[in-house]
Amino acid sequence: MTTLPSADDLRRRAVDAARRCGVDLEALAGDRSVTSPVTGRSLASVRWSTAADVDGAVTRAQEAFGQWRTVPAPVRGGVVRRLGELLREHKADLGTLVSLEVGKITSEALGEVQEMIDICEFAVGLSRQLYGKTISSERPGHRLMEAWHPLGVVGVISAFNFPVAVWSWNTAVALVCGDPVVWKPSELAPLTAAASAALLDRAIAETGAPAGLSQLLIGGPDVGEALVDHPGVALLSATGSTRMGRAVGPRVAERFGRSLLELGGNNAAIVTPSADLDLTTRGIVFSAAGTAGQRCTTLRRVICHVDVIEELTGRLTDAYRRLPIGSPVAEGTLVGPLVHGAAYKGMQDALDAARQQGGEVVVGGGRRFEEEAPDAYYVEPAVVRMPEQTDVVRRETFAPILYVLPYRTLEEAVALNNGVPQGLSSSIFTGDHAEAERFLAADGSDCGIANVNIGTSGAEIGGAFGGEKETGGGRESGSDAWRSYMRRATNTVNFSGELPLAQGVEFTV
Ligand code: UN1
Repeated sequence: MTTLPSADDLRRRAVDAARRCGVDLEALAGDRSVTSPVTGRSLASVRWSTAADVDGAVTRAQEAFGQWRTVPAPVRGGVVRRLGELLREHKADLGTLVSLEVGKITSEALGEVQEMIDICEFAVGLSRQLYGKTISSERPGHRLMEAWHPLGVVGVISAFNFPVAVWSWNTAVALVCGDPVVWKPSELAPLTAAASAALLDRAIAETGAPAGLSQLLIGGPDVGEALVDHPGVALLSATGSTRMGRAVGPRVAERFGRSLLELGGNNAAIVTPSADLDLTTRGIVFSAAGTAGQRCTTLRRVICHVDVIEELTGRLTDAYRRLPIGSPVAEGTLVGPLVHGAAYKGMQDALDAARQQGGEVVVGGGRRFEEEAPDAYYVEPAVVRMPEQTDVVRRETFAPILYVLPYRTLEEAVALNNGVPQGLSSSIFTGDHAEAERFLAADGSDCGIANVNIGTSGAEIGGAFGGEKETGGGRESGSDAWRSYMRRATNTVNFSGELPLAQGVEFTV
């Protein structure tokens, strides 16, 4: 872990991986440089779409919708099944691109691709389970039922930190629900996006589905805004900062579109005196330092009982000192780089603010490889003891800073867990069953995800993913999240030969 790979080596690897996935690099090329956070140097150059391209993409998707919505859902599942197979075949290629474009360590990059495969499998099963209810009618000889129909074009705006998994959550489910997808990926990860889109295009072509079902728009914020405002986009699914969501939500609502928002998190773990501190330490370190602190589910706050806070802080400090930091594609690395200089500055500003607000940085916070790669931002994940939940703790800083706060009663701990504007993920580490249940109860954690004896990050496909308050309220991927991608029709069918009216109304002429 002493040296970083050369920029040339990374360029070669990226080009090879993208080509194998079917990307036409010549067609993709343009004047926008793609920087690898691994070296801080250019990886490739791509052409950006502009806002003017959005209408064409949405129109093509709408045309595909006209056909796709009449294809039976289990048949629609065939495209997603093929996509899943292709993702399996190209798992290593896509993993390489994720590592090179956003700096994830190999194991986590492969995990992201596995999450894509998992959602494909989930969605294929779902394609035979888009159930509506049959409801007893109050009228004799009547049937009341609900049917779920395809909704329309789904716009997906995704963030750098899960550059492709979040797209796949939306796309696999949207496709079986009968909806085409127009995707504006993070501008930081265009190659990974192009590779994933190429695999989907292949799945579409091989299964004879309409070509317009998948549209990729690599571009900047103007493209995202045009997608948000386009009346042809029935559902806009956006993942990113709360600031972005605050702009997107009202704009989509203004045109009576639907939005699905996955915004900031400020996730906490409560550690009680009965917690197994060995397991707790491992759970915390993965959730807090993994992905260099750049998951929306990253653990940012530990709320620890005063009786075990010294012991836990000591264990965390030891573990943090041993964290292998370096090239994400080198074997053994656990912490790769931050995505760019602005993320590094955000981390330094937050650490300064924490110190001013009474905090003590007990480990980490320094920079690595600065001489060797001045434009790459490798940092030592930091643990900061805070006397209380100050402003900086209540804010989401997208970097590996873990604040450790003391508590005395479980009520106080739950109040601290809930005392932030965000509501994505949360955990309790405890050996006491009653404490765990109190944390999971209606007056316990207010988050969309509440865990016991595991960290806040690393949710699996199957459960609905998302959170409350400033996290935006959206739910994606598992459980019944598919309903957001369909429209519900309530049908009353009269087979009685009479015309009784509901509520006993009489109206006979
Ligand atoms: C995100 O960071 O945007 O639960 C998504 C997790 C991952 C997904 C994170 N399965 O950490």
